[in-house]
Amino acid sequence: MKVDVLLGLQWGDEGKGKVVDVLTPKYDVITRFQGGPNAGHTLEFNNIKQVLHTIPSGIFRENKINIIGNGVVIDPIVFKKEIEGLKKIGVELSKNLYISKKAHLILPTHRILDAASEQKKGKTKIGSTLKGIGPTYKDKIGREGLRVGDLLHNFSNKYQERIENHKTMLAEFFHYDYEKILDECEQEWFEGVEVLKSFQIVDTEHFINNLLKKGKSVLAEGAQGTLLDIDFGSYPFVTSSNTICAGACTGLGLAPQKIGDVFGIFKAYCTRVGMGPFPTELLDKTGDDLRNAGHEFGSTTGRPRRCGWLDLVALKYSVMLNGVTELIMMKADVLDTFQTIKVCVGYEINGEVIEDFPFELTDDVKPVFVELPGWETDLTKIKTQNEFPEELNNYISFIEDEMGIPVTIASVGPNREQTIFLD
Ligand code: 2SA
Ligand code: MG
Repeated sequence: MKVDVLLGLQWGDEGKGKVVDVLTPKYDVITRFQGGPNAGHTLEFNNIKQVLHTIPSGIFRENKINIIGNGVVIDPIVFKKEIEGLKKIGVELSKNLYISKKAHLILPTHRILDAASEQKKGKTKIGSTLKGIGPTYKDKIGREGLRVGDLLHNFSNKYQERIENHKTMLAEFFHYDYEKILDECEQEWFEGVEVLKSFQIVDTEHFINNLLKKGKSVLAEGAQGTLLDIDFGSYPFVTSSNTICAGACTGLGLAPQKIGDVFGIFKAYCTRVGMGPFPTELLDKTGDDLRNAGHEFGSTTGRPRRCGWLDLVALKYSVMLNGVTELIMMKADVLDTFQTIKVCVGYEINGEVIEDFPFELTDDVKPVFVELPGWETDLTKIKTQNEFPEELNNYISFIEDEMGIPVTIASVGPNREQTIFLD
């Protein structure tokens, strides 16, 4: 058996949560392989909206095995809250959630370091989610991190040593007043650790490969998006993990040939939260219209998202990096009222048009658009592809031709039924 991977192809918030929800019934095992509480996958369960940050989306369905892989970073405080929230709505989860011993822990000081670093950067800040993601991965790569497996032996000594280092950094380098915040959250952090320890902490690389040998089907659920990848995204305005398909190999312990289908999710337009370049961004009324029609406000931080037209230069790059086999287009209905829809097919830099995503996206990069007629139809009531307006079929065909792969699902609204499978 192989592992299918589901990924965002833009700057996150493509609607991965909804697609995972539609796809999970087909799989025995659902996994997370990178990121941490900077993710927020919104799902509906028993008519209650639920946001998952660390826990894989299979948790809402009985008999699914859920794995948090080694590539994920875990904040015990957020984890505990998530578990409590799930218990409240009656999700039973002690037996079907497995956590990697090698997943790194977000310490209370990591979150403070995130805030201190952003403050120090001032105008050049990344616009991070302030969840401690950057500092935790920094310690991981710097070989100073603490892992979930460390909780099982002699933890307090290791913890104290790391915390002392962080305190020195906060005081001497950042001149950041951390004591009160640290006092307030340390106890909660240790309570979270106890909750974490009540789950099955295992070597998930063995576990997952054994499950594959036994013929179980596995879905790996990406967080954030390809353009936020630490290597290939718009550096330094990126997150600190590999969000691309290769991240599923390193973040779960999978050999590359174990990867099966790669589902690439994109919105029919583009959004971005946080700072950094965004060539097709609309700073005018059209941008506001997209934001309002699409309810583009962050699920983790509530921040208004920047909005713009679909960028096929960036999308093609994402398709290449991930080896996408099937495209899934989200939120087509948000474009329902537009008379014309623009799509970026090239970047003009100093008079020259390029189609390959460049090293840097500076202000000199001007998007080259083609205009396609809008459908001016309410898509939200549509149940089958037969009912698609011609203009929507043309929009989809245009994207397929440019990308060289099929769009297999189009979403026309937030509900599960508003997910149309295409021939
Ligand atoms: P960080 O906190 O260090 O990862 O922030 C670095 C940059 O990455 C951006 N970032 C995100 N952008 C959009 N969506 C994110 N998470 C989604 C959510 C979940 C998803 O709904 O919250 O799509 O998986 C996310 N996480 C990080 C952030 O804005 C900074 O620009
Ligand atoms: Mg989201």
